[in-house]
Amino acid sequence: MPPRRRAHAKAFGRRGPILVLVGLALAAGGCTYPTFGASHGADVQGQEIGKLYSGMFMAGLVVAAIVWGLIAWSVFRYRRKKHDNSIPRQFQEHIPLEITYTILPLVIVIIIFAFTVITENEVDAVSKRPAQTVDVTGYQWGWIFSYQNANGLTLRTQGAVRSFPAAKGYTADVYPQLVLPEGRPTKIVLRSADVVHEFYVHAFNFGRFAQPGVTNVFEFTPVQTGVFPAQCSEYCGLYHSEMLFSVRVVAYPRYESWLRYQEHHLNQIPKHYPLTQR
Ligand SMILES: [Cu+2]
Repeated sequence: MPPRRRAHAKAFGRRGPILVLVGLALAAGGCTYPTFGASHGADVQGQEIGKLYSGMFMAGLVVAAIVWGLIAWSVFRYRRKKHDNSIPRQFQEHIPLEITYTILPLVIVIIIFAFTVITENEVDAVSKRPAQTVDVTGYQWGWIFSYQNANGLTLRTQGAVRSFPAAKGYTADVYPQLVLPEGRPTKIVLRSADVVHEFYVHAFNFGRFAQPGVTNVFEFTPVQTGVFPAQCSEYCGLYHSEMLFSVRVVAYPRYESWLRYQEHHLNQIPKHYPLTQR
């Protein structure tokens, strides 16, 4: 190797790992961390998923940097030169190296698996006494949100797609909105009235199927007030793209007064009322 190139290679060899470490330290030590397209999480569960996703992505980037770096290094360092047909030194059966590249990925996978199980258990946990239970039903094409209040009444909000002509008879002419109290756990009981839909809220890093014949139960504990866009994310027919909704998180006292107000302004249906959406 010519001396100048060797010096360059040496300089990169010294700086490369430092640059990676500085990048990671910036990412970890800053007030925020890169989400790589996910959300930081507007609820407790979404924050956990966001951290797991970001951690896995960064671990993947480190592995990719090492793999791509080594590939690029061997491609450029040992490229075929003009008038030089010699083959570089060949290595095989390097047992310590083979053990290392078998054990190391295994350790990485075990660590990722452990963090995934811990996070999933946290995200899937449902408290015994949630502040509120909301029945969510997906149907072609819209969402129904039913709240059970302290008096045993079911308050139903419903919105249908705007461009769907048959939707004219529905109670709302806007996309439906799920209202949640901030800082309290709300249990969601998710069902489908017809085909497979998916209840997806980007700000919560959360999506779950609404499957016919299956009831999915989960919980949200919002940590941030605001209105968050949400949608069906499983293709379910002609107006799938219109199956939009939003999640509105309000402070708990406001939520309580909102719920009281709804008693007088929403469809009130007894608990045993069979849901007929169409
Ligand atoms: Cu859909």
